[in-house]
Amino acid sequence: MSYQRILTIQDISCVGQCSLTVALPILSAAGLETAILPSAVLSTHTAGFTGYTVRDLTDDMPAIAAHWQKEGLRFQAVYTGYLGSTRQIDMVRDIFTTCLQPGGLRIVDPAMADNGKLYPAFDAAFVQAMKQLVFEADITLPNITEACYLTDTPYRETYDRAYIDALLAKMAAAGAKTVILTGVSYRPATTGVVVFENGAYAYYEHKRIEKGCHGTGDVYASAFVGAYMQGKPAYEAARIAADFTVRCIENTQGDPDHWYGVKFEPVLGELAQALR
Ligand code: PXL
Repeated sequence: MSYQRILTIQDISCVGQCSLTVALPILSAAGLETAILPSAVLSTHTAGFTGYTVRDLTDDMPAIAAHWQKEGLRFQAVYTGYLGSTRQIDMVRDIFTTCLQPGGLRIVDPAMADNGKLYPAFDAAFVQAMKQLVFEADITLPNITEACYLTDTPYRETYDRAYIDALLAKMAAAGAKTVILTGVSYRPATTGVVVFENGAYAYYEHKRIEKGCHGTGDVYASAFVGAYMQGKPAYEAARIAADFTVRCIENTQGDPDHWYGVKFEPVLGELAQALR
């Protein structure tokens, strides 16, 4: 495995197994030196807990990035997840310019929506700002809901290949380069991920586990970034990340107390193994 330094920008939800508490261990298990820029600190994530605290760190971000610049620190990739505000998205776009080494990769998970709805913290202005970030990225990993928001497409619970093709065509027309579209299910027993690169469609189908766990998007995106940065081609990285995510969900099933996240930790060794 090669040794590379990447930066991930997303929130710290102190409890809830999502965003940085998932990305950091997964990227480390993938053998990457992972620098972090926390976008906010929340007591928990916002999907299911109530009364959570939020400390927005937007105002700290420019000084942190300026310090790195002064130290000459540059990253081979910047991977963004859940971001707290439209202003923060603009700062991230600056960080792409100032903190990436020449030819470095911009990887954007537009973590803002699922199941046809935006997460509670977001509005139409946030979606507009996210469009700019996504369409200047090298790789983006939306789920179907997010792709719909990014392309102003009405969300549909049931769909066919033609609907997905049209969604991907709109993403490409808006400027998306490589799109990893997650949660694409054409048959009840399976789901999968579409890798869309240079107009070519490739689908990795795998078993669908009924229990939808919160945080699987973050597990998936982090595992994908780990595999991709270790030199796996996009389709192979998408497959490794999907298999890992399925194993994480299997490991979480059957525990009613664990509704808030994915028990990914006992399976981390399998990811490291897959990347050897
Ligand atoms: O998993 C995405 C995510 C990350 N961070 C926070 C969230 C969510 C999803 O709801 O609330 C704070």
